[in-house]
Amino acid sequence: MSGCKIVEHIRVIDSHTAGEPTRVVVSGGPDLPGVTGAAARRDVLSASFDHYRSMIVGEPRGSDALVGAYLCEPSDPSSVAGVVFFNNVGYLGMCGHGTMGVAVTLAHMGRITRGTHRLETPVGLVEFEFDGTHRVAVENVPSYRHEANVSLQVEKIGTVTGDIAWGGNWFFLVTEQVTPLSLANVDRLTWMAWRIRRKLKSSFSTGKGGAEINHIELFSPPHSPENHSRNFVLCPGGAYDRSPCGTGTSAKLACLYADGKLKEGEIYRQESIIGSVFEGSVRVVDGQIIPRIVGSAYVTGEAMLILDPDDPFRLGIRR
Ligand code: PYC
Repeated sequence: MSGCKIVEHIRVIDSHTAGEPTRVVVSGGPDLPGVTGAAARRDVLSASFDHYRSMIVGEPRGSDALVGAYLCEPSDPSSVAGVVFFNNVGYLGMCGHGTMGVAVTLAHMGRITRGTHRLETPVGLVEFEFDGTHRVAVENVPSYRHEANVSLQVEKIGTVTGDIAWGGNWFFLVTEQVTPLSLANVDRLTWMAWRIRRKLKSSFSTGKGGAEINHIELFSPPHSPENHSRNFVLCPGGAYDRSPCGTGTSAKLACLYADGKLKEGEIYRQESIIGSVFEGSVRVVDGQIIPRIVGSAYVTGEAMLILDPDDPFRLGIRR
């Protein structure tokens, strides 16, 4: 009886940052009274409300590339909001392109204007500077190299060497340059990166405290002479990042700094697989490397997601 059915609605605002999409949940997400702070929210969401994740970013409403962002009350009063980032298979610690997407979305909603703002993420406070239009500079959580020159024998590929580094998520940054890093080659790059990820897992190579390394980053020389490098980033659910990946670029900056190849304040331009660019630099505070990533984000749509109880796929296609 359609007259009795309760149809839920979730209001979202979509944006993209350097080609990578973000969907900010503005209202209609699960109400979690008494759960304050982004880290606590992420834990409760993943344990008890994970179907919201798949209904918001999963097909048929979303796509594998889409990163979702729940806004919540921050536990830190100096933050404009708390945020929990999620994707097609789970939750992220931080998200650089997503933070830029949240910034332009908050401005679109009239919640912020040009200036410096703080955001509370499950892995710490980040600060962003918004220029009042599209440009956002994110000061990320402290980033570092956890292990250098890890050597793996990857079946059908051979020896692969790389660094394990933290940039708000865990990355394996492959040392050997891979060419061509082009969209025409995405299937092969995905295959390679996935094999490397599987090898890391089977050889018990982890981040700090046994954390899974779920992002793989490949590099080649840039296509544009203005940039320093081009990358391909495989995200946890098998999609590739259309942007240069804010947390991946942070991990790269930390490794470059550790190797003495980047000085404080020096600009490093990271080009993505689609040719979009993030500008990165670091400053060092009390021995900690703080990456700053600058890029542009654009609001692309506002929508009301409809959860019809008659729809067999209202919770998304679960993975
Ligand atoms: O920009 O940090 C990032 C990111 C992580 C996953 C997709 N984008």
